[in-house]
Amino acid sequence: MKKVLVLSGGVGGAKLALGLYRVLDAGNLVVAVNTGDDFDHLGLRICPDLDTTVYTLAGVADREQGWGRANETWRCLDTLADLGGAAWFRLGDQDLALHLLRTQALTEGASLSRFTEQLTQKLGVHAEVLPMSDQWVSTAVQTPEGRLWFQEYFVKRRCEPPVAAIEYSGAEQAQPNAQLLRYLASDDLRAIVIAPSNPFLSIAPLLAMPGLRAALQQARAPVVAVSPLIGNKAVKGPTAKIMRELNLTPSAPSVARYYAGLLDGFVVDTQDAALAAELTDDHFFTNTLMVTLEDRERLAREVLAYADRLPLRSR
Ligand code: FO1
Repeated sequence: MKKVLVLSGGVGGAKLALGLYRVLDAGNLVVAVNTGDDFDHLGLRICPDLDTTVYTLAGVADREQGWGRANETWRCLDTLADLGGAAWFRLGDQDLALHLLRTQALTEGASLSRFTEQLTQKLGVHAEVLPMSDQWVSTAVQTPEGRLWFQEYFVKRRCEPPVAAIEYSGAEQAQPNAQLLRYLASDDLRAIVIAPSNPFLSIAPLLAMPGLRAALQQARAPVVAVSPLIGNKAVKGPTAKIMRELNLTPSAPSVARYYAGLLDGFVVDTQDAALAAELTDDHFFTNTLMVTLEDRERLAREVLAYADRLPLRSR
């Protein structure tokens, strides 16, 4: 059976990835994950979107906040704060174990891909989770306060400073994940799904790697994106706010235009049906809000059925 490749960021993308994971046969899901949010903090390498994806697929994620682990304790962070350490980025006790191990592995020369593969195996995840690259790509945001690295903007400053521009430092030179490029060049993919993650912060770092954008354009499988906006609002996070700040209308058609030249199909929420005339590419309306596990599975089935109806591309 062919595999389904998902391009994803963190919390929002992981919801759809989980739906696909549950409706596909074991081993048929590949998730290529944004690493532009990764950073070094307290001497540890933190990879939030990768960890959110792996924890979600393993069933150990905190359901409420979407990131970190369920039943977490915060003794280390509380002690760190008492001692005057930087506690603005909340690292739980269980989560810290992963950051310690990954930092050690990377320091000893392992690649992020290899470490992530071992992690998924240890957590019993029967899907491939691929960091978009083993090289550094760092998302930074230009604001009136100056240039902020992603987590400074997102967590420390709670996405408050207006965004003038977004940079994907290192993306031009970064080599995309080799296994991801192999999949894109093969006949082994049934569909390529761009998850309803923030297009500018979570998907753009992947597309900013020239090799990955070209490989996507040349792939045979249909590329389908799921709009992250419902009724011109993001379910969670700053997508609509950032679009306004970048002088874009926050709407599904604007997202489709941002992905111009990449999409064969676009999945849009039924609440946005009135915008159909503005959608030039093939599109499909359905309920895209994922609250329950059943929502995730239903949307996953519908996205797959829609992608299966689209023709294979001849390129
Ligand atoms: N998000 C927050 O809003 N506050 C936090 O303190 C925080 C800590 C954190 C720790 C580990 C991890 O894997 C993710 C964490 N996140 C936190 C989420 C993360 O900053 C963002 O959701 C993603 O980078 C955006 O996709």
